[in-house]
Amino acid sequence: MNFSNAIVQKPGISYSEGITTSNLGKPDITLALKQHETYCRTLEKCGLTVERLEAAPSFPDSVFVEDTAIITGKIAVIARPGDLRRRGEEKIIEESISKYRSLVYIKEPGTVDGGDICQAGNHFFIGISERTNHEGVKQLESILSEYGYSSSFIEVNHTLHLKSGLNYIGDNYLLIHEQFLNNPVLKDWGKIVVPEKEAYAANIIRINDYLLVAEGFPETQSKLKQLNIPLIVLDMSEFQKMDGGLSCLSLRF
Ligand code: CIR
Repeated sequence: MNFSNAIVQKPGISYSEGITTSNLGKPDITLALKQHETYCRTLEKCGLTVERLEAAPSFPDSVFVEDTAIITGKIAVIARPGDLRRRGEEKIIEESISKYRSLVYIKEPGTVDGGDICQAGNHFFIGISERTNHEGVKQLESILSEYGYSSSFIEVNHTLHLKSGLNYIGDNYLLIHEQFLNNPVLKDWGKIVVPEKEAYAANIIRINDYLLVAEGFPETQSKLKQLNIPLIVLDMSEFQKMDGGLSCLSLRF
């Protein structure tokens, strides 16, 4: 996955009022800001130019910018968040993305969260979840095929988004939560499996020569080490509390 740019948005003062199912307690905003800054510097270390958007306190979840768009090499698709509390975040990001790509839009009644879309080379896995509906998938598939990309869809039942449980490592390998192990859509792909007890570790990001992984998941980490891709381990505690992972914090392209 060769990227040169990223867009991020700082967590705002209202961050702890965002949506969560985690039961891990309220996030500490000071620590979240520190972890966010470390994350941004890590993206820079991986070779990306990082555009940092100011916080948007009226949208507590807006730090999770990944959900607002799908940026491919050829086009950017502005998403339509499936949870009404997040509807409008996509408008904030639009201007920044329009500097790099032409924009197309997911339209009503379609809903798509970027966290449900996983690009693996020229193929896109699209999750159907509580946030991304069939109509959204239909629209997205049609846009992607117009630009020469293939896609397949996957039902997401055990996690918030597809990418909470399935991510592309590179070289036709996926890191998957065990819920996806026997999914026929994945039969031709190499798989490294994350056990339920380390479920959060399934969200990783491959950026150029590096693999970014969350701290605290030894079994997954030792499996990934065998790939001989340099790992960068980041403390994600304050984002995990709000159901967010490594991929959610940036748009990479
Ligand atoms: C939400 O529930 O929408 C946020 N609290 C977490 C979003 C995480 N985003 C992602 O997985 N792409």
